[in-house]
Amino acid sequence: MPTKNLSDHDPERVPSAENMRFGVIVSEWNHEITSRLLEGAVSTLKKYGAAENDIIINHVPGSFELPLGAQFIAEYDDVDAVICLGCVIQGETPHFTYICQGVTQGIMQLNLEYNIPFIFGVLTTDNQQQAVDRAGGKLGNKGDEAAITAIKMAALQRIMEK
Ligand code: DLZ
Repeated sequence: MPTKNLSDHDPERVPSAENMRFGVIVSEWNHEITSRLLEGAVSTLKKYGAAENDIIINHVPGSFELPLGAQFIAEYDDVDAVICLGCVIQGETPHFTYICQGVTQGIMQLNLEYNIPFIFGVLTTDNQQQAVDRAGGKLGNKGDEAAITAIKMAALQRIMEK
């Protein structure tokens, strides 16, 4: 079965992002990949109506720091959703496993503790090529997927709170 292209989505099923405010927290580790995830996420948010001023971008050193960076945005800004962008590539040691566990559980915990969505836009790959393919390459851009998810979840939150 072919792998899904991460940028594929039905535009008709994406709510407007007008008047929504988004935090984006980006890992500096594997910058050549995460900068492309950021480009994808920002362009997709804007495509669906988010204003430039309503996209708050901050960086952290590595993916392990994404949950706390995301929490800072949620605490100190008034955002509808926070998108977490990172890339963890398998190396020779078990470090990969520990970082992936930490960032995954950290982001999940934030989702359940705050009343806003925190989006898991983290690539966890076996090698550099798999990451390139998913950061604007032949399998789309995980940043696009994360932005679409953020808009959908922020819209759901607004519907539910009425
Ligand atoms: C240390 C480390 C390693 C080996 N690999 C990655 C990686 O592939 N992707 C990533 O985002 N971060 C990596 N890091 C850095 C950790 O996320 C973290 O910044 C440090 O362990 C300091 O807490």
